[in-house]
Amino acid sequence: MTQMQREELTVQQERAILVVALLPNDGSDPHDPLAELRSLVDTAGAICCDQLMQKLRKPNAKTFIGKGKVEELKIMCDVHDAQVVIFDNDLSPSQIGNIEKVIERKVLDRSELILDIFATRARTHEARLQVELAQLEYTYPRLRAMWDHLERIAGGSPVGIGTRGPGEQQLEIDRRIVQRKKAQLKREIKEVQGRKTREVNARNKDFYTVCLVGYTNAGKSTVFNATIESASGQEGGAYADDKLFATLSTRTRKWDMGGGDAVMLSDTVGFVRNLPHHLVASFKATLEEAIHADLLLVVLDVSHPRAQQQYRTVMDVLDDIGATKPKRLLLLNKTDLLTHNADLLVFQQEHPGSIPMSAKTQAGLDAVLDAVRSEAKGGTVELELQLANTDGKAIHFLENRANVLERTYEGNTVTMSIRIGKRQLDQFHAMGSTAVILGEYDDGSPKGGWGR
Ligand SMILES: Nc1nc2c(ncn2[C@@H]2O[C@H](COP(=O)(O)OP(=O)(O)OP(=O)(O)O)[C@@H](O)[C@H]2O)c(=O)[nH]1
Ligand SMILES: [Mg+2]
Repeated sequence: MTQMQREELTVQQERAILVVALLPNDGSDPHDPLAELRSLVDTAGAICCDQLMQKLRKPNAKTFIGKGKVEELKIMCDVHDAQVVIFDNDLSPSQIGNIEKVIERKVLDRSELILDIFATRARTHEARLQVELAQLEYTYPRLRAMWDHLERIAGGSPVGIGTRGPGEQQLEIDRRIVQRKKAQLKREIKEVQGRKTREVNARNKDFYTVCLVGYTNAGKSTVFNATIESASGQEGGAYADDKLFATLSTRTRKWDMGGGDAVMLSDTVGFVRNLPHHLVASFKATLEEAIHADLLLVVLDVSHPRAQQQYRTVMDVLDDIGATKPKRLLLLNKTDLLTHNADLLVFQQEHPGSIPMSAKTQAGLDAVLDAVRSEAKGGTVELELQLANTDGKAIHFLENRANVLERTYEGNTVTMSIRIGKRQLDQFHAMGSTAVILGEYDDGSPKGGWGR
């Protein structure tokens, strides 16, 4: 294996054999343990030509699967003329090295495959930076460990494919280059993040923010497009596809909910079981919307055989990235694919308030709209207030930031009935103005003192 080959872990168009070691309680699908890896491999553009499974009590320290299985794997590779072997498990660098030595092919583990998918699909500047950093952090130590190993067995002298190392000096230079590159990437990411944080903060001040989150392929982008299109007639413009990780960066649009109410809706990158933790860390920024949103719409593909496990993964990742503040509302999507309602009923019982829907047929979209509207309204109040008609700054603020329901001019004063977000009201109070609040209403019922 040359250094070039291990640096280029991309598997597009390559013929692949899939391998999984089934360990006790590893959470894999008992009916089809390699289903998700097959989708990932397909998304990465490789061709899956065969698969190998082994049940193990614990992994083999040297080769993860048993020695005999590695031999079997080599024969399978020869028979199918495969160029790459992809493991559903995460392997240590030395395990990868040991297997590669026997089968004389490139070996990738699940995390490397996911990183490869992210690398080929990242479109925005920010996503590219984050993927590059994650790759340096995950892949580079593995290259190093493997080279150390190869150096030892080859006695430092480069002798043919599989044993050609860059030499100690080269390694040292490489390491310094990588360190410098990592530092530079981190700086750039910090800059982009700073900008993003300011954007998110500004949006949060002005609008109630809603964020679609969920397992990859659950239908988030389709829900995003359907809601934006039904509200405004304009295309949502989010790319939706039956591939894992179709979306790799966040997209935000104003969602006009009718009656003057609007919220900001964001579509985000999907989650997956055992997401490489470097990637979780770097995508935290991409998921900033989710962390700071007022409401999370958790989209679940309720027709998926692993729906329960996907739900748990999503809850865990949300906790991991610190998205613990926003309220979560569960959308049970793809009900059009259900052949019977038993699974749906289980979810509805376990999660009162969850909404069955289909982004494809648009069934249930109205219920989603109602739920979001009532959540968003929980954050607004109706007020009647009186202020001097010369108080231009305050009037300007209210005209722009509140929904003015009625205005009456009398002498030097103007009386306004408004609906305003609680956050905006705080801002308004902080501004200082001539306004006197005549009445405060919540959901139409008078509350709070008169003549404050
Ligand atoms: N039958 C059916 N298919 C749906 C529904 N919602 C989405 N899909 C399909 O599911 C696939 C994935 O949809 P996306 O909207 O791309 O899913 P996503 O959650 O954004 O996925 P990632 O961006 O990859 O994380 C697409 O082929 C959609 O057409 C639905 O309600 N019913
Ligand atoms: Mg998407």
